[in-house]
Amino acid sequence: MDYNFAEIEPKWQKYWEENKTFKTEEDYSKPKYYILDMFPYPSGAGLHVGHPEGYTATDILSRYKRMKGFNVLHPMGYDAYGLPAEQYAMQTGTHPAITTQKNCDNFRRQIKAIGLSYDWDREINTTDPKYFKWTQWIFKQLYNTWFDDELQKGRPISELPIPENIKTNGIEAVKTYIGKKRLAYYDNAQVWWCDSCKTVCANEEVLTDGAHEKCGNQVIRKNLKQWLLRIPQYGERLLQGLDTLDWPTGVKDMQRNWIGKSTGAEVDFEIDGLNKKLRVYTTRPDTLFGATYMVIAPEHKMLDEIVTADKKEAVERYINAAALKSDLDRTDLAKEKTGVFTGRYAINPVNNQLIPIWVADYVLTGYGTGAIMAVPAHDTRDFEFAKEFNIPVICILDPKQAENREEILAGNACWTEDGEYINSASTETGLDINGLNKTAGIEKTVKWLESRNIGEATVNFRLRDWLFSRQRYWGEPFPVIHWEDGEVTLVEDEDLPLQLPEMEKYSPGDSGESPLANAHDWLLVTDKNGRKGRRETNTMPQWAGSCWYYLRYIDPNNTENIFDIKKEQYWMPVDLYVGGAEHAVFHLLYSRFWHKVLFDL
Ligand code: ANZ
Repeated sequence: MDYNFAEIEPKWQKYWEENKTFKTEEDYSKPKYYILDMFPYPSGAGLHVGHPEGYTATDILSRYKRMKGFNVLHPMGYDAYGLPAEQYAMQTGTHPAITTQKNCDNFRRQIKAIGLSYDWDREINTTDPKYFKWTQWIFKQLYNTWFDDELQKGRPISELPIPENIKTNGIEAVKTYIGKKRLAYYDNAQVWWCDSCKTVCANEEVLTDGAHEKCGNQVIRKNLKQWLLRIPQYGERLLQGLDTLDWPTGVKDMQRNWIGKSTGAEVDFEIDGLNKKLRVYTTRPDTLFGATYMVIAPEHKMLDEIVTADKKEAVERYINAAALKSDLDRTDLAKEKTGVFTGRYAINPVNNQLIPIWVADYVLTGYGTGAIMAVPAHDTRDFEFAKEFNIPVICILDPKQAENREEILAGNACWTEDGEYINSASTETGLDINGLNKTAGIEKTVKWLESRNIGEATVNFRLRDWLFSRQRYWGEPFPVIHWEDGEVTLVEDEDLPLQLPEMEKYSPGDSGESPLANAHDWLLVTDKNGRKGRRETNTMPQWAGSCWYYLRYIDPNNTENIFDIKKEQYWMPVDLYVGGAEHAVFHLLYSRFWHKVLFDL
């Protein structure tokens, strides 16, 4: 049968447009169906074939559900912050908003030409001030929320109980304490830095040999003040919530792995001759008797104090070399282990023996306490390291069934499975776990540590604090002012949205600050008492706007509130969400996190 596309399609597309055929009804008596697509980044190249692939599937279902009498919410929008528009602005001086607008118009034209049945009255755009006003507002909520571990719930910071001993130390101590509890905080964070481009690079912009993708210069690790979000505090909730989610198993598994719950203990080791303690995180406190050395990460805060004078130079050289490697590089099992002795010893609390403290990059700074006790007989990484540097290997688990039992007992092979404890008693300290198995050994050791106040059971998540700022122009400005006296305040709700300044040049500021550092009229503020302040020059990462957009579609033109709660209760949850699996652990985890915080509040 002939089908005259050129005639039929435009005719009906025009009809749909004029009659708003696919407009979502505001009739809340009908059953609802919310069908969401992952909204696109409006690139200059227009739609790619992957877009209509998913959008067609959801469109078929939307039309079907409408015909079945459902009230269908099927919206479209743009995740429109991003680097290309900014780079184009740097080259041509065209404001990113203009480039973005042009690209969005093109995307809309293309999507309409396919004939997809979206309700265009609900279109949203993350770069629209009417939209990002609420992204900024959510940031304010995150800043003003703390996570109550006991209730497993986010609560307003005004409800945070302040311990007496903090109160007695004065107002500054209280402020610091509160700052440590906020879900959003400002702190030094390690980032990749290109000294030739004077900019921070995302992980994806760093090639495997450590060169900056754009200029070929070697990038280094640098500490810069950044905004971070304490997503690990929601680790347990994010993990447990997966059980009841109707999502593909693969996606849920990816989130589980990414969250990476680990149960173990933190243990304090006295540092010989320093009158200080080094705290380690271990999943195997039962192997304390087999700890023959310790390792601290090259970035560990105590390293400076720990290193003895004669080792300073070697350690410094090592730290600089480690700064050039990525975490992946450092933890790659196949790679040769490297490290340097710090010259200092720690005292093993279970038998009072002195064990050397090494610095080595296979221990990462952002996980656990950034320091470990090493048990080469029962941990593969530690075993390799001990062999490399001739450190004793003491077997403390008898692998009764193992074929190479003799070798393991002699410390010539590593055994990572269960067994029966040997060499695990001390008359000096009174701890004895000989003869027990792993579960019983862990339990007894943790009790012993806790009763002596030298350790405690803890849970760790592999999930890290989320680095939530970029040194870019084309992102949501943080509603934050840094005052000359060190105070940090948030922009009042009635002054939101805080818009980006118009600029003539979009190149980065000195020392790698975002271009916003050059927008002096925008940047510098004075309060009514003459106190001077500077606006935050970082902007939010591209993930921010997509964390909550599904909530805005529900009530996209609400100027008073982020959305009407009655509408939210009718439309949520999203019934079907279709998009790429590459978003399994970023977008889908970040938005679950924000959603839980908003829900708690
Ligand atoms: C002693 C020990 C003995 C360990 C043993 C394991 C086996 P997961 O399961 O991933 O949580 N570790 C702790 N902090 C680290 C860090 N910042 N960087 C690198 N490694 C770190 O792993 C926890 C285990 O990884 C911890 O338990 C610690 O080594 C190491 F037979 O302590 B274990």
